[in-house]
Amino acid sequence: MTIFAEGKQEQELTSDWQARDHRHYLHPFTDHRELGNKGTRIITAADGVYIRDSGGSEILDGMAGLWCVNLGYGRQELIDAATRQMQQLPYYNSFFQTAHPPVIELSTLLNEVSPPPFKHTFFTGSGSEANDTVVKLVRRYWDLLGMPGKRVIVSRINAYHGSTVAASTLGGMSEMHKQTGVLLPDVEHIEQPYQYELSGGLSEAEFGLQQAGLLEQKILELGAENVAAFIGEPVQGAGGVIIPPETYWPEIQRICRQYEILLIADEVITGFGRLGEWFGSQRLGIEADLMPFAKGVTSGYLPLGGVLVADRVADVVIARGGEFAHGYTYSGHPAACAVALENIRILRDEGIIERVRDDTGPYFNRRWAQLADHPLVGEARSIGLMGAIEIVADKIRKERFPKDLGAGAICRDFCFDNGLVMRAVGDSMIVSPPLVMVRKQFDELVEKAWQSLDLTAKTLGQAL
Ligand code: PXG
Repeated sequence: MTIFAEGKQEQELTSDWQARDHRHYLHPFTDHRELGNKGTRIITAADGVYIRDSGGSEILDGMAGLWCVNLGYGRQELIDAATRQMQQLPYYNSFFQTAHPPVIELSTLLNEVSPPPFKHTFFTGSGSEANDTVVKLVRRYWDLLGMPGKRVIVSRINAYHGSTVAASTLGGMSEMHKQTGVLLPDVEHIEQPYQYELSGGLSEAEFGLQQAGLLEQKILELGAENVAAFIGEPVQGAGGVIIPPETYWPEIQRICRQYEILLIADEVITGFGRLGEWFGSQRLGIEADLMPFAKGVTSGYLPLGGVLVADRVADVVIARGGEFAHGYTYSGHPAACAVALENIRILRDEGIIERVRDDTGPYFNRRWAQLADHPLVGEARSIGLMGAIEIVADKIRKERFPKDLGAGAICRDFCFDNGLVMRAVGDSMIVSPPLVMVRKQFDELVEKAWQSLDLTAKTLGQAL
């Protein structure tokens, strides 16, 4: 896999790449001064569940890229599908009463793998655009039903729904709200079902009902005639893998039905197998009206997103609504659709999602739970192939380290140096491995995480 450039080895090029990266490239969600001092890690190649950096280190990718490389790296079938489609028809739009075979085939296949009410898909280039689309679909739906007053979308603190203005408004990240300035009106946030931080001694079941009840309180406060929809990730991802108690989603569902509010399950991370079902909603018993997706639909090989639209909404907006004034140049991009088709076929024909459900998922859950025995770990939780551990100074009292020590960032850096990608959200460490990871690689993941925690404990011990 060694790649040479201009006859020089990657290692020799690293400092030049880092210098030019610093001079010219604006990274997403990055403090550039800090990065400039440290130097960017340059990733040059990947195969299976490993990435490789320009220093020649092989690193186990515990994050599947950014929650997306579900099939792992180097699947020739996906590369061939993109190549064939680019040769045949690299681009065409579907704005003016046209379409092309890949987008039609993909819409059909998505209907086959999703729950029965989802027969239509609107395509976008990303998850953020999918959530912008959701806002417009929701508003259009209630307008067409003669209830334009139903405008408010209720979301959750610490949710992540993307980075465009609409999607960052829907999300519940306070730093993003501050920097965005003018936010979309008519979006409200309720507290999240984060048991480790917020349960205050309630049982898991009680806490789930209590947090879902916050939606009912919000609806009563605003008046149901003003509330259009509730949006939530089945399991919050970027917020720190927040797994809701089992009582949470059924109660949310009941409330949405009772007050006639659309339910949006943001499946951008949980779609396409991450929880051992095609969609996280199926694992958690959610019957949503809209399901935005992205990431795993192409295993990240090409950018593609979209919204699965249930009949309840499609019958109004598409069948009765005239023109829906919304669309993107890359809605249903042929090459991205061709990759998605092949990706979904492989997930289905190789039984990868069933394997996550019946074998690798439970194995990962057992191994991951063992991290709770580490002195630094307050909780180790996981569901399907999503996991989090809470780094704490005192396990019994659930006491955190002082924020400025950056315990999570220290651990993340040790992981990288130890050959493992594990992401830090504050002092929560999270993973979301490729769905093709095998038992021996989960063992490696957990062993490397443990070693990195040991080193983190040592460093923090010295710092305290
Ligand atoms: N919804 C959810 C649930 C997501 O996780 C988006 C929407 C937006 O998708 P796009 O394709 O527009 O990025 C996401 C994206 C992180 C991280 O730090 C997570 C995401 C994106 C970037 C960083 O964990 N999720």
